[in-house]
Amino acid sequence: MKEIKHFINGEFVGSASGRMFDDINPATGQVIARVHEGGKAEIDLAVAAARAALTGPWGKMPMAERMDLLMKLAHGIQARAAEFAQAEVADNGMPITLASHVNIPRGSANFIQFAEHFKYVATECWEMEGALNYALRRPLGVVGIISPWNFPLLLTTWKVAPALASGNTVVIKPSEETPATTALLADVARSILPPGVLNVVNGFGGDSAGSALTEHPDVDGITFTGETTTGQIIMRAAAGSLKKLSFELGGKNPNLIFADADLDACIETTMRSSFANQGEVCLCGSRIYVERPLYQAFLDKLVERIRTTVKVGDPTDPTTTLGALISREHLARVQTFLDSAKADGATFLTGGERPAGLPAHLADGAFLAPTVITGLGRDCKAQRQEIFGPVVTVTPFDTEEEVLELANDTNYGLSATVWSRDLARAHRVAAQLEAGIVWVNTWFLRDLRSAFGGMKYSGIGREGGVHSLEFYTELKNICIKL
Ligand code: NAD
Ligand code: 6OD
Repeated sequence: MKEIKHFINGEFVGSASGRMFDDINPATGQVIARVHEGGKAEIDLAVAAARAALTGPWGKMPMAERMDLLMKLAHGIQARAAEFAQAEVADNGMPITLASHVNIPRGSANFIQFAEHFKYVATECWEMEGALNYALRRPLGVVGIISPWNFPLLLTTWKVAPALASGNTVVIKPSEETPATTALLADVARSILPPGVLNVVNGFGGDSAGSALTEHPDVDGITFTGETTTGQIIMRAAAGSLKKLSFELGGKNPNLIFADADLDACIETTMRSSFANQGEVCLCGSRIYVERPLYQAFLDKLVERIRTTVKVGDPTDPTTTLGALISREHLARVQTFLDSAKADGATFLTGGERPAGLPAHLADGAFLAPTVITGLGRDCKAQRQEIFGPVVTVTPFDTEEEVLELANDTNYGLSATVWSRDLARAHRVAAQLEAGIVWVNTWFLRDLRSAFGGMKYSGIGREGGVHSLEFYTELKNICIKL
C-alpha cells in the first residue's frame, strides 16, 4: 500500500507517533494510501526548519534567482501533469477532464503568475518638504498554509506561490481528505528548493496538526481556505500570538438572471456554475434567481441540458462530466439539505438521489445526480446554508430591487453572477451586490492579477496580484530627513 509521508526540511519523514490514517477514493470507496498522521511534534519540526531556512541560502537569494526556482516548480508540475491529475482524481473524485484542464494547469500557472508579477511591483515613495519617505517590503516570515479538499493543487499553490515569491518559507497542512498532490508538489520541490523552504505536515484540523500550526508562537501568519466555522476557530486560536490572517471561506452565491439575458450562453455557463466539480466549488452559484418572463424557459432548458449532457460516473473516464462527492460523510450531509428541502415543500425537477445505472465498481462511491429545486422560500435551510454539492435552488423575481434584496439577504459575500444584455443595469446591479467577486455574463473567468476574496462571512482579505503581496509581506516605511 502506498504511504504518504510528511516533507520536513527537504526529507520525506514518517510520524513520531507511528499513527496513520486512510486516504479513500470517494468514487470507489477503496483505500488508496496510508497517510502519516502529524501532530504538534511534526509541526514543531517543520516550523523550526522553515524558520532556519529564512536565514539560509533562501533568505540571501537574489530575487531573480528565487523567481527562477518558482518557474522550475511550474515546469516540474507541467512535466508530471498526468501523474498529478490522476492523483487528484483518485483523492477527490473530480472528473479527469476537470483535473487535467483546470486544477493541475492552475497549479503551474500560479507559480508562473507570481514569479512574473512580483518582479515588477514597485513600493511607494512620498516626497515631503525636507524629507523623503520610502517603503521596503520584507517577507512576513514563516507562513502556515491550511487548505481544503475541493481543488487541492489549485488552492494550495494559490498560496504557496505568492508566499515563496515574496521570500517566505511555508508549512503546509493539506486537507486530510486530499493529501496526494501536495505530496507530489513536495517531491517536485525536493530537487529545486533549499531544505526547509517548503514543508508539508499531514494530519487533521482541530486538536491535531491544524491547530498546532495555528497556535504555534513562531508562525507569523496563517492563510486558510475552508469553511467559515473553521475560520472562526482559527481566528480564536491565532489570537494568542496575534498572527496575520488571510481567510477564503464559504459562500452561498447568487446568480441573477434577467429576462434580456442571452439564454443559450447563460444555460451553457449555468451548467458549469452549478455543477462543476460536483458543485464543490466555493464560487458555484447555488441560489439562482430568474426574472419571471424567462423563468419557465430557463428551467425547461436547464433540465433538458442536464438530461441530455450530464454524465455522472467514473471520474477517470474522460467522458464523465460529474464525478463523486468528496466522501460518503459529505454526501450524507448534502442529503440532509435535500431532506429539509422536501420537508419545506420543494419540487425536485431533477436529481435528489443517487443516479441509476452506475457500474459495480462504483457501488460504494459518493454519487449524487445533479439536482434542481424550486418552490422554496428564502428562509429555508437549503436556500440559506452552503450545501457544497451539485444542488441549486431556482426562484423567480419581478424587479431589480427585489432580486438585489434577495441576493444580499445572506451572511455570505463571496461571489455573484449577473446575466443581462443591458450594460447599465449590469453595472448598477454589480455595484450593489454584497460580494467580493461579481461576474457579468460569465463565471470563473480568472485574471490572476485581479482581487479574489469574499466579504462578510466569506473571508478576510484578498488574494491575487498585489493583494497577495500585501498579505505575504511586511511593509516598512523609512523616513529620511534631507
Ligand atoms: P474545512 O474548514 O473543513 O477544512 C479546511 C482545512 O482546515 C483542512 O485542511 C482541515 O484539516 C483544516 N482544519 C479543520 N479544522 C481546523 C482547526 N480547528 N484548526 C486548523 N485547521 C483546521 O473545509 P473543507 O471542508 O476542507 O472545504 C470546504 C469549504 O471550503 C467550503 O465551505 C468552501 O466554500 C470553502 N472554500 C472556500 C474557498 C474560497 O476561496 N473562498 C475556496 C475553496 C473552498
Ligand atoms: O481561482 C482561484 O484563484 C480560486 N481561489 C478559486 C477558488 C475556488 C473555490 O473552490
